[in-house]
Amino acid sequence: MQNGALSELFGRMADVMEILAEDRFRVNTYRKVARIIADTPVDIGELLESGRLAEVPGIGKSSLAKIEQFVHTGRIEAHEALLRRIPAGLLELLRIPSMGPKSVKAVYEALGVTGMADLKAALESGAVAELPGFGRKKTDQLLKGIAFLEKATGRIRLDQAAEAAQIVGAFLAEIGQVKAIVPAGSLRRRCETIGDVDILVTVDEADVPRDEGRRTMDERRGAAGMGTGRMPVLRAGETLATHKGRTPSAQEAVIEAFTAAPFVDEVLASGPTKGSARIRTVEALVQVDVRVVAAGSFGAACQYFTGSKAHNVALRELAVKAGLKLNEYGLFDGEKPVAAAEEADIYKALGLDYIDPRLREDRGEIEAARNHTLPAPVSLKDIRGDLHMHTTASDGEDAIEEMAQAARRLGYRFICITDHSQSSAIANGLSARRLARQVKAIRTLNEKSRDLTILAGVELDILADGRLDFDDAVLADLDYVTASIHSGMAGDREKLTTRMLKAMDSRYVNCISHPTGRLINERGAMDLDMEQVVRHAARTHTALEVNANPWRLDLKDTHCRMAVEAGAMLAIGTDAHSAAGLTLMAYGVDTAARGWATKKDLLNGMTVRQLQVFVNKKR
Ligand code: DGT
Ligand code: CA
Ligand code: CA
Ligand code: ZN
Repeated sequence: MQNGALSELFGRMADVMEILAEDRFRVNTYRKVARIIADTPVDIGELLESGRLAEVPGIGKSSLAKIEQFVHTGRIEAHEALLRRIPAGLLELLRIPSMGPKSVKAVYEALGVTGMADLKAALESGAVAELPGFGRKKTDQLLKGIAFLEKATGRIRLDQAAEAAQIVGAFLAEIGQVKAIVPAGSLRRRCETIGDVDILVTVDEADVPRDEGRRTMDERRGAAGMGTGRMPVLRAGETLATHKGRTPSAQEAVIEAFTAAPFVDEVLASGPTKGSARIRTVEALVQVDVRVVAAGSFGAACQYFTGSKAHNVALRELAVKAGLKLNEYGLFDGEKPVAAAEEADIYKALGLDYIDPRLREDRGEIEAARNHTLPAPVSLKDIRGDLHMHTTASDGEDAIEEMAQAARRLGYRFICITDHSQSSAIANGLSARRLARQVKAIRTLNEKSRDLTILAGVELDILADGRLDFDDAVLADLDYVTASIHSGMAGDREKLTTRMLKAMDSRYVNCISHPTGRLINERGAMDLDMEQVVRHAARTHTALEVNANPWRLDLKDTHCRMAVEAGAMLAIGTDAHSAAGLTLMAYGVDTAARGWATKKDLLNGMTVRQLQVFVNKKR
């Protein structure tokens, strides 16, 4: 489903037009189209191909053309044209709670505010409070909102980074000489947030100058004038090569094409082998570094630019102790390369088992690699099922059978339907009666389902005092129960921890979902005593969820590690609210792997029988 992204684009266009004080009627049309798309339960692409979209009231000819363009190219030209008409910083202001397009327009026109820093200064000087429609109360609110956004560090979510890498990767793949394209950095390590996206590219060997492999990054930095302030700042389309008036090498041609690409918002730096640019995705501005490296030292470059910095420092020390030298061109014994083309060879030559990128955080992985005690980190193929998902019965978009069909396509052996319980009124939680009806429907479907077992479960609210939202009699009919705290998350540590432990004491609670309740860049984690939580989970045979939604990733990697070490089981759940949402599984798998979890630490790695044994142990 691309409805969400498309709806957001139309909303964004309306925002920009409103800031530009365009015709009200057109602004409203765009908003309406955004709403229609968001509310459409079927994929817009499918509607379009079947010709039915043209019949939807409220979608006129010009909107239809834009939707068609989006479905075919992933972009809307009119959107990009609109973005060019206002300073990029203005859109960022819309992220501040209670800052709508009208307010943005007002501060832009009256005070010349073009970005966050400007606005903050104007708020602090009192200039904004003087504007009509603002006043003290609103300006205080805005300052608070900005303070929150500042705490959000400017790092983006993993899925946003993955989208940026996908856009740039697809573009680079179209360039003739490009051979390999590999994301490195924190994206390859699958960190929960990403500062910038690093992409490594190799080009056809024939075009690479011979001496490249000999110089270190620092020497090259010096040669290019990088970091010394002598680097010319180039605009999109302008390149070092044209600057010097000679034909660009294959390497330069790649950087040139990248920095001139249509999705580039601003070129931050550009040299013969590296380009750095801020690119536009549907949701965010993302910094992307593209580096062209020689195929002969590709492995070393992958190793170096994957990081983490701390891992690299530890690895380099190990090399030095062995009388070797490690840099982004290879592992060297004096001048003689020991390993360079293959990343795995570098680890091997240092006497280490290969270290999965997701473990490269200097958290003991190097020692474990030397002692051959590294875990075999869980991978997507170990996953036999998904244990957290919603249907149209509560706040999901698809019916049980559609979720089951999607699960079959993923090759799963089981899924558990876990709609909300009665107290989650805003999520249309199920009463005991509606749940009983759903269980019956699931049993009927399951009878007819050969390859996939459909389990009946619930996402059960943990009430304020730690009591549960349903009586034991209701829960006893279910195959699996995952319990969540959805309210009162600001409580103090002792109270919240007790509340959670008490829920685990129920013999019907098999898992605690999104245990800390955080939303990345939006809401902090609950204050829990995690030591106690993981110990109690192990003791009571209650699993802890690794919520795979990239907004959550909850438990996070380090908490997964604590849980695994305490002997608690983990359960990855996508918390899918549509059939497409089931594909978020990989984010959960990567997070669990970063927490050193193996297949045997996960309920998802079990057979249905084993899962039933786990559930029954508690009952
Ligand atoms: P990020 O972008 O903040 O999410 O995190 P990374 O890990 O992607 O960091 P980034 O983009 O600054 O650099 C990419 C990789 O390059 C980093 O993980 C390791 C390597 N690297 C960068 N600078 C240094 C350095 O000064 N020393 C070493 N040993 N490695 C570095
Ligand atoms: Ca990075
Ligand atoms: Ca970087
Ligand atoms: Zn849920």
